[in-house]
Amino acid sequence: MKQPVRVTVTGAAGQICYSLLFRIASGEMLGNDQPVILQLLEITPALKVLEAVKMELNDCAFPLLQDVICTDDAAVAFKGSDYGLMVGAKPRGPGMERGDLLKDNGKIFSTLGKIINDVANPDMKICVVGNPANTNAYILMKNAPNLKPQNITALTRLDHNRAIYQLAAKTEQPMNTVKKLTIWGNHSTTQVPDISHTTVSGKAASEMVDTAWAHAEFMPKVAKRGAEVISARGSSSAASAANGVIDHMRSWVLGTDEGDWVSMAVYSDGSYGIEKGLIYSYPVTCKNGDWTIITDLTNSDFITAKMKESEKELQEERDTCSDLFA
Ligand code: NAX
Repeated sequence: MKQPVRVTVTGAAGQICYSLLFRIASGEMLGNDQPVILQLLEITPALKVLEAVKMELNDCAFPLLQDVICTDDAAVAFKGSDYGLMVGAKPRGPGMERGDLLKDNGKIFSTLGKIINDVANPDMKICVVGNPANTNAYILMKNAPNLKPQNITALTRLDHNRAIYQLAAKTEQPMNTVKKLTIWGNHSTTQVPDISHTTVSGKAASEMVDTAWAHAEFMPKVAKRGAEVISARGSSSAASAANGVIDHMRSWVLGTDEGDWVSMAVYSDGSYGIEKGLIYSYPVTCKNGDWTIITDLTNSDFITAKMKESEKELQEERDTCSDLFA
């Protein structure tokens, strides 16, 4: 039996975590031979609900779940942590500007970054989910210099999976035949869902759907899918977001499939002319716990221009929060 690993999850009494925690504990994220200790962080008023989540986790009798720690103290939640799933954030309230949300949630991530820097395992791998996810990851990275910047990532796998579904539905092919799809950029409506290099059942997607559909229907449908779910459900995507986190971490830790890649928002190395150091979504493969950006794709002028727009948005978000990092 492997040694247990410590998985910290923030916002653990919220919607996404109500799906996420049970799947981590069942072994879907890190493998069914990997015992886990869940270290769950919430704000003080949510601790009672968190205790109920713990009761339900225990009542599942998951063989891999070794312990569940519930706390409102981040130093306890991140102590010795190997994996961090940063879900906890404030939702956007009525009349709140995007800039206000950036600042409020940015503060959470600067505070947690400093604590992680002091108490977590320096090899800790982090996936930021709370919005604005890429910029929150950037703020966390700047406040946690003991961690490798490559170990701080943000979630665009939900967008990637949404895009797979749209393309599979359009081409009437099974979901698992869609390969090499990319989400570039920010997890926002400036994201660039790109099927230029995608294959479906072994055929180029570009031969199966026309460019007008890809640009005018597919791209906005994927980029605005979150809003579509909110308007139907009354709250934001939860189970599918949790599924995206499971997929993101599983690919990162256990590796991607041969002949395919996934989308992850990662530390930019300057590939494709994107500013180095931004947390930008790229196509990546993963092996032995490391990700590698696919660097040899040739992009059309249309996709390149969209990628630059998303980069500009990330630069602006970062500049809005510049007081939160040195
Ligand atoms: P909920 O409001 O249900 O849960 C958030 C939880 O975070 C609450 O229980 C709250 O008490 C807790 N929290 C707030 N501040 C905290 C802090 N400082 N420390 C610890 N916990 C704290 O939201 P939920 O639906 O779970 O969504 C969580 C976040 O995911 C939101 O920011 C949401 O916008 C974001 N999303 C990101 C997605 C992505 O693909 N990157 C997609 C889904 C989702 O929209």
